[in-house]
Amino acid sequence: MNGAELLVAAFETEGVKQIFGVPGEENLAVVDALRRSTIELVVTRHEQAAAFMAATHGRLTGEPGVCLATLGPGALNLTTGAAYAQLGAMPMVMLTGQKGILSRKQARFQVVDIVSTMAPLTKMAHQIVSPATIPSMVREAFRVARQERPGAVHLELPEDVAAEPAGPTLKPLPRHVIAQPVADGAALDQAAELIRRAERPLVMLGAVASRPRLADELSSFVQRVKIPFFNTQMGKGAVTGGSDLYMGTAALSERDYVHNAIDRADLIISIGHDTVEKPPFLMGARGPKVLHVGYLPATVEEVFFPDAELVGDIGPTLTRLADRLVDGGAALSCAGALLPLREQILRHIGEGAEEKRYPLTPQRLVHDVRQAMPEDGIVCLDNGMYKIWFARNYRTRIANTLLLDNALATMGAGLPSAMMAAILYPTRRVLAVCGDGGFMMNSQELETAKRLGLNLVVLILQDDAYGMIRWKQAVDGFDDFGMTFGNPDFTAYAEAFGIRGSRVQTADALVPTLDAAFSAGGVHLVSVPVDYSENTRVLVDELRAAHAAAANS
Ligand SMILES: Cc1ncc(C[n+]2csc(CCOP(=O)(O)OP(=O)(O)O)c2C)c(N)n1
Ligand SMILES: [Mg+2]
Repeated sequence: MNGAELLVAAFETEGVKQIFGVPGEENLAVVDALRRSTIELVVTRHEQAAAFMAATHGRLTGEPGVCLATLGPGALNLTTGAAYAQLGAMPMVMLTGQKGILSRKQARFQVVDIVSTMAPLTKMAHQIVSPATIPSMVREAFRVARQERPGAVHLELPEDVAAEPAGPTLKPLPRHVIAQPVADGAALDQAAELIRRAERPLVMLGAVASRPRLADELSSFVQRVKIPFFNTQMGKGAVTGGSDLYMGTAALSERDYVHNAIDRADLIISIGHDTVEKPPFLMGARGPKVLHVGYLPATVEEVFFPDAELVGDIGPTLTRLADRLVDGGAALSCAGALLPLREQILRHIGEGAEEKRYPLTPQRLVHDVRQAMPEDGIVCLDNGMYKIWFARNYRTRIANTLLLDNALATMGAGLPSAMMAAILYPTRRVLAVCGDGGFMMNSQELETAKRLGLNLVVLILQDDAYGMIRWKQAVDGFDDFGMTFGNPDFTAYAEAFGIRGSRVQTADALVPTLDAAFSAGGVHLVSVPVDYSENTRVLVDELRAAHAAAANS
């Protein structure tokens, strides 16, 4: 057994089923070890996509996804994916090659200090210098990637270490289950008291609430205490079936209709907020008190500085909190104080959902996508203007059915993240929603998706522009300049990849086109022209007017 084989055996022990990446000659011993292993090597057409896929594996399963690249240029192509996993708290392990460390037969050719490059983008970045350390380094890499707060880890395996014989006593270290501590009784009593004293409590579900293992206990907490909730963009869908308590999504930091409830609350029970997200509301001296519930203490920011904290394994902590609040049948008297605002908020958000205009408005697009997606269907967003509309208007009833990135908020992750979802859930409908800008950043992966035989529909919203930045330009009073571009004929583009392509030609055609694409199976590209004039009308003018009216009333 050599170093590479020992490393691959250790990956097998960690439960790795697939590795995504683009190998180089420095990885060839690893590739050969993979050939003889239970792990599938999935080559992508760019390392960035491999990292987005591996990160999404971590996000959806809680188990680190693994990606692979060569030294120098390949490893550098992983950096955006590293930041995506790191900011998004998605467990991921990156493995890169390197020239041998004991001799330098190629001098400095392609040599970049990748460990230093990765250090600020990861929780841990290490070079492996001897097979003897491989079992512990791999175990440590997976432990660190997975542990709260999860994130990216980097291991560099130089080619001479990969080829070096590993002694017969070296074996992968087994995993074991670690029980997490739960918040202690005194802290739970205090938190319960704070909630009982509140007159207008509101629950906020943040990004951490979407951890896959949390769905049941979180949903049960909300159902039991019956305090209405809103969520951050990445906290969307964390509560199953809690729709009668859903007050909206804070897609903007202030002034949206959901802020009518936030501004009136006297206590926000913030479950799993990660301040890496664009602020869901701006804490100020006169606003509501905030109780932070998290695996870890809250990070303190100018706009987020909780008054009290409940720190521990979130699921059991919430169960014990609910036991204190509602056990014995005495419901919380003020739990529903803000519920009367719900109908009005949701009515405003729902406006324009059936607009007949062509090109389609964002509200209609979101509405129609929801029509085409079953409850367990997964929508994966790239980054662009439509993200705000989906975050705000799309209703989810099952955890992790709207995947969006409100952390690094990078363009280009929509298609790869949807590909990973389609691999993990082959029987569910999976839709990537991309702008014409973001889609073209990783569109080469259509080939990978086709090769893997995935069932996946990609919806491209076409405005021939970097629409989001164009909107900001207008909102901030800049001239409309420099944000437009041309596009390929997307139907022909799809056909060149050997997949089906179609274009939505009327406002009523989106739902049947998506339906037909899903029914046909395989990879399908659907382009739809979008009318973004609603961005300023609704998200700026209308909200400003509503806010001013509310302030004067
Ligand atoms: C990699 C990357 N580059 C630039 C940005 C800045 N940015 C955010 S949204 C956006 C425009 C996106 O355009 P498109 O994908 O066409 O979506 P649209 O807003 O037009 O719907 C840009 C350039 C980013 N978030 N990520
Ligand atoms: Mg665009």
